[in-house]
This record gives sequence, C-alpha cells and structure tokens, in this order.
Amino acid sequence: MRRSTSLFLPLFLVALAACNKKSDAPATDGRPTIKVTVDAVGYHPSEAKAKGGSPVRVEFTRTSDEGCGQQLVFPTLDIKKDLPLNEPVAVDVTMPASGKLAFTCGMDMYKGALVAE
Ligand SMILES: [Cu+2]
Repeated sequence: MRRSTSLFLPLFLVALAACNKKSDAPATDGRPTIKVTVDAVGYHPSEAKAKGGSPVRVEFTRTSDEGCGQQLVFPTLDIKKDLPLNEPVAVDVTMPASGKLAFTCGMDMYKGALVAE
C-alpha cells in the first residue's frame, strides 16, 4: 500500500498541474475568440464578423434554462455540442472565404452566423 502511494502521488500531482495549466489558459493557437451568449430568445450577438478563411474560436455560454439553447449545431461543419448552463464551451472553426457560417440550436429555431469579411 505504502509503495503504491509513493508511486502514484507524484504522478497525480503532475497530472493535476497539467490540468490546472490547461484550464487557466486554454490554448487558442492564436485564434481570435468571439464570445456568444445564449439565452431564452437566442444568440447574442446573433451575427459576428470574422476574417474570411481564417481560424476562429467561438465561445458559447448558455445563461438561461428557458428556451432551447441546450444544443448547438454548426450544420455545414457537422458539429454538435451540448451547452451546459453557465459553462463556456469553445468551438474552433475555420471561416469560409466569403459568406456566412451558420449555427443554430438543436431544433433549428435559434439562428446565428459568423460573417466572413
Ligand atoms: Cu431550438
């Protein structure tokens, strides 16, 4: 018992340190981050501009249990995510060269988009 504790404790501490480092500063790989909140009526902002053809991170935070923002879909990218209440969820995407990159709720009622510029 004593032997296994002495082996696992250092490993545990290393793992813990790695976790803390990651959660303190999630790597964005130099991507600009766009923050979007989701409430009972939809996305705020519902449209945001981003550079065409470039990588971007969208950080979604659902702030209300009303409405149907629990699921997030990027239909053209086949991305589906659950949005827990008040927990930011980062989605890394690459913008199309032009036009819009749409995102919706799970039932396609709430609509938002990133607009390439
Ligand atoms: Cu919906």
